[in-house]
Amino acid sequence: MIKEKVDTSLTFEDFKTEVLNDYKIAIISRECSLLGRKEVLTGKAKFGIFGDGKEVPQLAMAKCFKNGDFRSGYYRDQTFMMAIGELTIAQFFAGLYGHTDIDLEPMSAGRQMGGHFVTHSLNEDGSWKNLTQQKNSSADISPTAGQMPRLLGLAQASKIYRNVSGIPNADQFSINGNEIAWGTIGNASTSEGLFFETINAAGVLQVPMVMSVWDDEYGISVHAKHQTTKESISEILKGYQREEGTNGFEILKVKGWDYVDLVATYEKAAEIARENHVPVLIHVNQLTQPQGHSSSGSHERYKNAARLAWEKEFDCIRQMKLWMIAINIASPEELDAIDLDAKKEVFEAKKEAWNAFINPIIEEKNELIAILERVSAKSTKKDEILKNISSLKNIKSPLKKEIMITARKSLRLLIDESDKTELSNWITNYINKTQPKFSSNLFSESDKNVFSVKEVLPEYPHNAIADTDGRMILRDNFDALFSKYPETLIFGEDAGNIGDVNQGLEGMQEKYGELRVADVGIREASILGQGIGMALRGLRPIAEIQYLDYLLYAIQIMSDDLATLQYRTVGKQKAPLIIRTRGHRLEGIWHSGSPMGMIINAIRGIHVLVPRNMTQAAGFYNSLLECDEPALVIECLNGYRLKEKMPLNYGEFKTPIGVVETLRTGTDITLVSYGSTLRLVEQAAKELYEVGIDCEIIDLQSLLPFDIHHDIVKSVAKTNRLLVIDEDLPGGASAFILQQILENQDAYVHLDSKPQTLTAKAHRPAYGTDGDYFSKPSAEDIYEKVYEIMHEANPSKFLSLY
Ligand SMILES: Cc1ncc(C[n+]2csc(CCOP(=O)(O)OP(=O)(O)O)c2C)c(N)n1
Ligand SMILES: [Mg+2]
Repeated sequence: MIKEKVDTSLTFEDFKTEVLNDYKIAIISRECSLLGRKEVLTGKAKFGIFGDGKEVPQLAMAKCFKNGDFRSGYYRDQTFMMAIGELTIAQFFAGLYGHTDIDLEPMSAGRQMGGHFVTHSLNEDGSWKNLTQQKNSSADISPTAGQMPRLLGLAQASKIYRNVSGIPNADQFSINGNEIAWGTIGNASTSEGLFFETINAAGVLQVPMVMSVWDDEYGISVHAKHQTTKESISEILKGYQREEGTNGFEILKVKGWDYVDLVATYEKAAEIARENHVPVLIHVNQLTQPQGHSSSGSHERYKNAARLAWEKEFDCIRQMKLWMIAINIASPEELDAIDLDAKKEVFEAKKEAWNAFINPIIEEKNELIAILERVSAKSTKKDEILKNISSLKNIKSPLKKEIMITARKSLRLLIDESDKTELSNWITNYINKTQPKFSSNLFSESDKNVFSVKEVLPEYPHNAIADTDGRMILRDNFDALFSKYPETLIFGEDAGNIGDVNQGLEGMQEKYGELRVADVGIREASILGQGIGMALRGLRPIAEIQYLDYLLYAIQIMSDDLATLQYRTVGKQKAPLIIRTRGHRLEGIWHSGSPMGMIINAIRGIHVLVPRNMTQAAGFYNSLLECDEPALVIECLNGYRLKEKMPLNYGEFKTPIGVVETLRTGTDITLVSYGSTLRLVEQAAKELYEVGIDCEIIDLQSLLPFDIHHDIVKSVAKTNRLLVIDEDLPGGASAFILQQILENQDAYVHLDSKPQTLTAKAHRPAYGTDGDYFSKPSAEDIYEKVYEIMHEANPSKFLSLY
């Protein structure tokens, strides 16, 4: 009976073997959790968050998870990762210890705390592996529900691959769009807006997503009654249930300790999603947390005796065991033997992982001790150095930090001694060797990073004049790109039918179809996630955020997910997503913002490009599609109707990234700016020239990366004066720009006047033309600020203005 429910093609022996194998994985995973907590309590690991109490449903999910599929989940999924063969016991512990060797700690080489899972999508050189031949997990992040937006894109990619033809190398990423994106989330995290936003979008888009909610009734200490209306996510999502003739979800509910029902439920879910591209939500309830939420704190503080007793009884592994005994899959003795075996295996692998982690550090410690002993023999500070040696020797399980502290403090003692090179060299080498383990891969280190792009200038017909609306240049360039790269697609509010709010995509949907040029709901965070997910599966999405002001809805996911992706996977995953938006100057508080300081500080790991016109913007898109990195491109809102020359080589001309452009040469002062403000700077410079002040104007073009050739300092060396003009608030992006010029480029040595910034007011820009004039830097402000600087330098030549 039960056998039939699980799989009719199996013999009882096969079935038994499979169940026993599952059981063993569950026991191994549980033992990892139990010992993992001990490792934290004894100080060998810093923090632990484990999957105990969630083992059995994850076995069921793993059975239906096929090659090519993707997971986007959270920190409870260790059993699943073990069951699909992507996490060994030793790797589990290596993660807990923070081992920095990617071969031994493949989840993040110690950058993320344990419980944050990932598989490797990229080869050593940054090129794609064949993702259809492996089981895939996108890289976890800690912010609750942060896995949701990208889940949408991972699922949508299947739909694109199934329905869009001509995508190069499609078979590396998909087989006819048959891949499911599997989401997991805790019950409490479904309270987040990102969850609801994504669920709604998946219902609209009809994508192959299977969403599991692991419901243990708690979110740390907070009970479901404070989290979820009616205390049941499946209950309140009932309106999403698909019906005859509607879109929507299939919603299933199953007890988390019922192995048989779980297996059947997951099989059903997979079939619906994989074949029909219908999203499925599985509410897995009655789960437990045997050890509480994490290694910090204990659940006895907030669960009453009845709940704790229920959790003991309905522990999913216990229930699985009882069922196995009841239907004679195994005797209690046989199961005890498996338990014992599994425990031994975990114990041994843990030891192996610890030795692999600590032994190289002990070697480093001994290396340093040997050097210090040699140094001390010749030093006048012998006693103090010996004291340092003895404290270090006393540390049985040293950290790299402790080694460094000892070395660096000892070096200070040798300040006035001649024989310190061995120690100082050792420290330098140690830092050079160790720092990259913590700091590499913020950006792509492949040969397709943004620095690989060679500039290609726009070509113009002879005698071309600036008579074309900027938006038409963008449109015709997008046209060239969509036909050149079939893997490119764009989506955003109003991006489809009307071709975006400024008609930069006019006619594109008609030409390239609704899947490649798409309208989407008003949901910036999941638009962004859609892009991340699709980019993770080899497509080249352009996610459009209608206005820069609304990027804030998406900035969390840009910051936490996209910007950290290459870093947190040590370059093992990439999502070369282009984010297109428009901003800086239009009308009023929520259509004129330019919070560039906030943005560049939130998204290190994503390039930030600020073209002053649409030819440059188009050139950036052309460059970015040749690279493997994510970038934000901010078009000037007031530039779509300004006239530019029409280039001939659409899709081909390329704006270099990280390179500034000198728009005007001059000798008296260097004016640095970007975007819409440049038009005012140019106007002011013209007027200043009439009174004998000759300005040099530099367009930054990209804020990140920043002036990679250090051209600004060359200008300052000539003019000896510097003014940064920016429409962000005081101390916003202008502070970053000054820091780069003064500190990284050492421009201070050339300055004859105080380096200054001219920015918008600290408040949001007020409405209308006057609101703009009195909120943001105007041409007159720029004129007067420059004049003031020149007046101070030469008061007899430049008389006081006021
Ligand atoms: C945005 C955000 N807020 C708060 C936290 C801290 N936090 C981590 S887990 C958690 C509770 C999650 O509970 P649930 O979703 O039910 O998952 P469970 O741990 O119970 O499996 C909280 C509040 C976080 N990681 N991210
Ligand atoms: Mg919970």
